[in-house]
Amino acid sequence: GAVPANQKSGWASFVKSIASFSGDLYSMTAPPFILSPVSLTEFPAYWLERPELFAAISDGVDAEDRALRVLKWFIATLKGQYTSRNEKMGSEKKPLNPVLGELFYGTWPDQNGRGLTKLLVEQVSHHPPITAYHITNESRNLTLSGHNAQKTSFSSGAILVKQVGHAILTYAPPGKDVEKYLITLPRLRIDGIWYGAPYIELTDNGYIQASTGYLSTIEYKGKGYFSGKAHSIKASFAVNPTSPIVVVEGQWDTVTKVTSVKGSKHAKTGETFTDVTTPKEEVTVAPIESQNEWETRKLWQNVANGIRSGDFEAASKDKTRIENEQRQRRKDEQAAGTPWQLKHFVHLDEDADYVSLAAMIKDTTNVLPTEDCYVFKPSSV
Ligand code: CLR
Repeated sequence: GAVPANQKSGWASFVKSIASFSGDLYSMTAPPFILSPVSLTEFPAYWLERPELFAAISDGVDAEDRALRVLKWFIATLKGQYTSRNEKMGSEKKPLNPVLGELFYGTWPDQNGRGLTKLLVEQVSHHPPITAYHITNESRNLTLSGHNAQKTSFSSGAILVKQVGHAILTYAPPGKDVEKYLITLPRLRIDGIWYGAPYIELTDNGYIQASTGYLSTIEYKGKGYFSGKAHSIKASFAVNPTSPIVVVEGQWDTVTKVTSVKGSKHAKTGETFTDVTTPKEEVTVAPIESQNEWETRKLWQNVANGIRSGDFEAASKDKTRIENEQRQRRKDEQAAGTPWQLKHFVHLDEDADYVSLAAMIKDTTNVLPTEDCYVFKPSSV
């Protein structure tokens, strides 16, 4: 099996504890073999691992073309988001639980005219864990802003993850109309828990609603459903509220194809829509020596090194130090009556873009896409 012999009982009690109170997975102690040295603040980088597809949104010749390019870029991010830990580390792992105020900065260089893309991530809440991010490609007039939180439960051996949060993509060419796209996030089902070899399948529906009226309805299915293959996807692209003008089907971790076109000049039946079998491009991050104490890789340096080298004692020692420091900080703040100040984001009660785009989805599908209680907008970038 995947569980090392000396960690079998630790794994069994970890699994029992998730099954029994379906609580906060982050705060639960898990055996070393399942720990990842990567903090959740690094995850928003998955959005840009194909920078040329993101930049290409602005090459769209009309609103329909751009909305299709948004769908294409989005589908191409799924492999990195949901299978890359299995590829790199052999299974899904438990990421490091970011501390309040943790920061992650990165870039993808300007190449072949695609423009420089910048990423900014901040952990904006610890209980519950919420990560906010802001991605900009100025020369392409594109930004992607969003936040991630999760609600987890346990059902017949699987961890079910409901993503709370969304992303909003903005295309704002100077002197022209601004276009916005609301992107809702899939639900996850984590299987393989008993064997200690967790992996993700995506389930249910997701949406990308454009302010220009185009709506992509994305169905996620696993093995044994309409194609019998893992990681299946079917995206129906429509103008509210008529039937789809383009349908895309296939596997989000390999290839999808256009399977039907009814009245679109931007897609051809049979053509490849996404192909993610080619290499992706990881984010560029400043060397640890030049990072400050709040930056992810500096903050977790010793813990990550311990996990990577198998020195779990060193890892857990430094993790305890970080957690104690945080606890003390919260106490001091409470005593002084000065709560923690976020650096790059502000908390809002309501996001007008989200509200209006979510209402468009509701009008068409009768589904209110996400139940979203947190809104974070960049304050200074
Ligand atoms: C975070 C937002 C990203 C997509 C993404 C991918 C993997 C998810 C992660 C999100 C949230 C945390 C997560 C993880 C897979 C496993 C992990 C649900 C949604 C949980 C907390 C760890 C469970 C522990 C078992 C693996 C033992 O855009």
